[in-house]
Amino acid sequence: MTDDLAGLQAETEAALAAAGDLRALDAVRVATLGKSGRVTALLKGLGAVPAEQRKERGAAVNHLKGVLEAAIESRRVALDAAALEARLAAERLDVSLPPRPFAPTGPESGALHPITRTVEELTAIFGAMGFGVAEGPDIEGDWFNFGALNIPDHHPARQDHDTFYVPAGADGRRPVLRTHTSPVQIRTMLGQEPPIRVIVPGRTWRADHDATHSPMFHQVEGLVIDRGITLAHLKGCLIDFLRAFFDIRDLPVRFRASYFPFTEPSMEVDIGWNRKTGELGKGGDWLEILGSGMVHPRVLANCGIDPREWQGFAFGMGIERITMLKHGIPDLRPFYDSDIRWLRHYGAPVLSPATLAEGV
Ligand code: 2NM
Repeated sequence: MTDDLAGLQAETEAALAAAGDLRALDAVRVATLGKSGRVTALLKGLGAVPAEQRKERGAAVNHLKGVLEAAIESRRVALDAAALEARLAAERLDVSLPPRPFAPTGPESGALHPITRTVEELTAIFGAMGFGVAEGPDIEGDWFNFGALNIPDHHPARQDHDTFYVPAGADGRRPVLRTHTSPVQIRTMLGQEPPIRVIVPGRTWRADHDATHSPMFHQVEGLVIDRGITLAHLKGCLIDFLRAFFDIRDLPVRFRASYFPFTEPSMEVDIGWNRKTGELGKGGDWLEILGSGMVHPRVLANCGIDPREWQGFAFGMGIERITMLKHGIPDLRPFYDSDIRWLRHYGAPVLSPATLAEGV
């Protein structure tokens, strides 16, 4: 190769090594191989080379062109890789947590939300009595939330429930956010043969918002269907549950006649407390805590269960409410604020088992 070609190769390679990014690299490529580039000029100049040297000179210039094209390409690959590396480093997001060799204690430890804790306790207590847990959708059909429960179209209970409606679909039906967990009992009765023993903890929705009502809250309802079930079973089950949950062996419990469209007879259940101090178990005052009753024969029939063969009882209560009473929590609203101080104060240790209180 002649000196001028060797010099051009050396200069170009030095320029390539100095090109720190893709723009600089492209400038080198244009200056070398572009329309007015130095190699292009050499190729154009071949016509002026004397005929006897032209072949050799042409081969040398073309060889240099190939060498420089390869060098440029190789530099491009290196710069591309470096650019990708830089981007990956800049956009790096570490979603992992450092490993925790020991569960932390004290203020650094996590805690279970009081609602979660109450659901665990309910499940343990009713589980020991042979109940399973059932779940269902938050968005329900009108028939599952009302109709099947013997709440007809213009029944006042529909207004009582301050229902959230979802816009109607193409079929004209308006789904609802379930106002209680009872539609899950309906689905359970439709889906399995008696005997049935389930509790249904879950979210419920009503258009209500003040110091003691939240538009989303939690309920637990229960359902027992078997042969020969009576009010005595209902009373025994709920008295045992309330004494276990509140951990008060002689907690006074009172059953008071009431009305629900889905039960007959229906009863409200009160526990003894002291209205002035808030202390449960003594004090001579009564506090309403849950609703219950014998499942209405029409509800059983709506679910394909023959009420002459099967009877049952059902009950329902608010999870926030029993949680507030058990732990002396004065206000409903912080349940949903995610304030870490409140969660630390009222939260339950994660690794402690839900206690099965005495009596169960
Ligand atoms: C309550 C009170 C009384 C109840 C009834 C039913 C069903 F599906 F079996 F008919 N589920 N839940 C019921 C009965 C709920 O909550 C205050």
